[in-house]
Amino acid sequence: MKNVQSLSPQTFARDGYQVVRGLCPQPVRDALRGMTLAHLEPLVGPVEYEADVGYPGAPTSRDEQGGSTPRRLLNAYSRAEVFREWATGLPVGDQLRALFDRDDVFLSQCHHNCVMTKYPGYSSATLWHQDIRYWSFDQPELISVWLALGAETERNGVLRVIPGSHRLDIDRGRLDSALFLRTELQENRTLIESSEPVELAAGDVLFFHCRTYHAAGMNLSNEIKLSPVFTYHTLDNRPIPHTRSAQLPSVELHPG
Ligand SMILES: O=C(O)CCC(=O)C(=O)O
Repeated sequence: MKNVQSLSPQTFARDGYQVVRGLCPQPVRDALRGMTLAHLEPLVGPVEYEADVGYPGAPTSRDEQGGSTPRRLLNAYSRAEVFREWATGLPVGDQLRALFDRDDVFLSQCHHNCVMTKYPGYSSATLWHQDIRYWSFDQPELISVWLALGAETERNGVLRVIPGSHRLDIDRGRLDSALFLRTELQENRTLIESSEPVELAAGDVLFFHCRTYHAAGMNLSNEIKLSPVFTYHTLDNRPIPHTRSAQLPSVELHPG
């Protein structure tokens, strides 16, 4: 069994991401995986389909072959106790309290709060972006927690990150209409060359800042890649009223 490491707030502040190896024990992983598969077959909504996102490689409509491929099982928190326990339990909560250096940590039900379901065959690539681009909070200071239920490698669409990019101010002109980095610009290409893959084994957990630029490839393996992802903020960083970020109440994590 791998040793669980603790996060270093200093490294996280510098890089905008960090991985804790083996944070999710096998019985919890098995339960999360079993519940996810039970919600995929038969499919339990709400679901985002690959055809909805329009990303490179996605089927262009739900009527086309592969058009019913799910990309995300949404509202994971309200789906089952096993998701709630993982998302608000001590393994994740303790790491977040250390990173935020505060005890009042809340889970947002409005962002991520999903299981990423990258299927072989019809999955799409995600271009370079910051998650905060469509989120509305007092400050751009949220942390997402990405759990690998199986190995995540170059072959099955590993997430790549640009270390330190959460500290950059990128001019609007370097982003396209959907706020992805414009890859035709040399300045952006140089930045992307500094990216790193975040290879994960089952049970490893990636913590990443909402301003960290990241991207992911298609799943070219023969197996589905399943990754529950939840996002957190502190009490002094509230969603702006009447925005999508305020549509559902945040959930407080309780220190043990
Ligand atoms: O697995 C992927 O394609 C990446 C998804 C992602 O970056 C996101 O939803 O923000």
